[in-house]
Amino acid sequence: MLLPEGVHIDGVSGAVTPETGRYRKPLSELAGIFHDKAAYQAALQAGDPLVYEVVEYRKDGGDLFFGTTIMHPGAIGGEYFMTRGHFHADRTMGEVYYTQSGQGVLLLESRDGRSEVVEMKPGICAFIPPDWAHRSINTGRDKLVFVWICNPRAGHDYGAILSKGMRKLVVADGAKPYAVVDSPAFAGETAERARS
Ligand code: PAN
Ligand code: ZN
Repeated sequence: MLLPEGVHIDGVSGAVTPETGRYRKPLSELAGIFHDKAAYQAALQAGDPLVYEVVEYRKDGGDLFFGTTIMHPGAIGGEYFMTRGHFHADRTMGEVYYTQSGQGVLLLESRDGRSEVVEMKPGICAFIPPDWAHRSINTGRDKLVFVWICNPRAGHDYGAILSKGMRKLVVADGAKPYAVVDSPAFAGETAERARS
């Protein structure tokens, strides 16, 4: 029988107590996700910074699990540090992201190519509907810490986003905290759609 439990989540550090697992994503494990390949190589040579960490609380047989993602601040070629981004393998399962500290953007993309942005800041609980790809991006100077909650059977499908990226990039933009711009990788398709 599964027993109830209170889990402490530190909203600033992202620590989960007790935790059942974690992983780290240094820049070297994020090949291909940043648009500027030369800037990516230069940043790697300068020291392979930690981009994000994921800490989880999971119980065998549970229909929910949760944890935190701790995103460090930084940018590669003007593009802010981001997660890989994924669809769920089970297309019927969505997710919730509740931001605890920092500032960021949740970039979402539907299967048919519609882009949406949800601001991430303390107090915002983002609803991620089923079958929307989701990527979080730290646009601030501090850590971005958020709690995620989903079904452990949702799974991750990284392939589609890894192969071409998402249709929008989130970049530094002078006076504004960030700008959302079209990804050059989709330039041909956008022009084609405009013509048809
Ligand atoms: C999150 C993400 C986490 C890391 O737990 O997996 O923020 O992002 P990537 O998996 O895209 O690298 C989640 O959305 N789980 O479903
Ligand atoms: Zn997810």
